[in-house]
Amino acid sequence: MDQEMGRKEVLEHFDIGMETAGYGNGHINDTYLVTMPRYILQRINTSIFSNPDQLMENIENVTGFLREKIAADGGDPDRGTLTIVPTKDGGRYYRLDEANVFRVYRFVEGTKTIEDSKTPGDLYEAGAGFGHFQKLLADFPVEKLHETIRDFHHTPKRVQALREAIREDRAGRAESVKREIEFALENASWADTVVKGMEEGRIPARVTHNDTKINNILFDQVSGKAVCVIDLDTVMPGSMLYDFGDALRMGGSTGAEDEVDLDRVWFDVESFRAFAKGYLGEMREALTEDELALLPFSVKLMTYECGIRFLTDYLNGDTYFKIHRERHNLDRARNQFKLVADIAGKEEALGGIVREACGKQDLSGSPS
Ligand code: ADP
Ligand code: GN1
Ligand code: MG
Repeated sequence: MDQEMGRKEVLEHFDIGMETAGYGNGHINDTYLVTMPRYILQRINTSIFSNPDQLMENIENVTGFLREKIAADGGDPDRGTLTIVPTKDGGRYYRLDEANVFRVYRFVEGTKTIEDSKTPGDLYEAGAGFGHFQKLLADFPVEKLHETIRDFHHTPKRVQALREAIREDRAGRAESVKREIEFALENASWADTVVKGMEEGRIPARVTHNDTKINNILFDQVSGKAVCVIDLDTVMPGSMLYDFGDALRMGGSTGAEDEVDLDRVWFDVESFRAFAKGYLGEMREALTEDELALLPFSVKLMTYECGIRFLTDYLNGDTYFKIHRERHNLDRARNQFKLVADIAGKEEALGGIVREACGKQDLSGSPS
């Protein structure tokens, strides 16, 4: 079916406007702005999120929980969290056909997303926003959450998937990316640090967002303050290290995630300082010594994990992440690996910043 016709048919099932335009820069879902009044219409990527019932149940439970907390703190729940707009017959989403599942959120007005150029002030706010989100969800009943993507941040399994992609070489590209493969496999030795820590009970499971890109947070257009954490598809039990590291993966880079001029891609220590200050302002008291000690490492780990995911997708013929040009996933992988190498040389300095932010001389965690 013609995509626009399909969207019109979908919109008839919601009590909202009928005009749409493409919106946002996400890699996964198809996002549209519904105008007058404004709503967000999203086609859920069902090849990645195969169970929309469980997915939307998670989001309803999490946003409902946040709504109450925000109201109790005297905040505005309509801005502080997403609001699902039900279909006319009360559903959480509308299924047009097998592959086309749509949901609608209220548009959070007066906000902006930040893609690539961000200031230390933005990063402080992002840290405070993601930290606050985690703090509010600290007593969310974890057992209610469905695992929307199994083993999402199980880095060793991501390495395994890369090894499989190399072996299968479905797109015939392995030979041309030998250097990247070598880098990925050479660094695989520390990939299990967080997973092992969780299995051994040293790192606690918390409710985590799991996709803390800077463009997954809405900032107030006027004050620049973090307003609302969005893209809640992957809220699941996990380690806070996933969220901290993943946010700085993009937030701490001097370049865009797909910048091809690698001389412009570095990890910026001051961005780390700003984000860590914002995040720890909310979460310091809740974190264990092990978690604190692993904060710098988590940035390297999550950047590595994302890099190998991009490389795997390139080897598989670009079946997961949306691409906008040939070799886009390879460009992204190279970019992430450049950052991994740079972060590795700065881990000690980053540790100093964490200690300073916590007012501690020593953190006695056991990083790797
Ligand atoms: P994806 O999973 O594809 O990344 P997102 O849920 O992050 O999809 O949405 C993509 C973009 O759409 C966001 O980065 C943001 O700019 C915008 N967006 C999403 N939901 C809202 C909302 N409720 N209000 C305002 N903007 C939104
Ligand atoms: C995807 O959906 P989006 O664009 O916020 C991906 C993240 C990656 C990110 C890389 C569900 O995030 O895990 O880190 O791209 N989301 C999913 O930019 O796989
Ligand atoms: Mg997103």
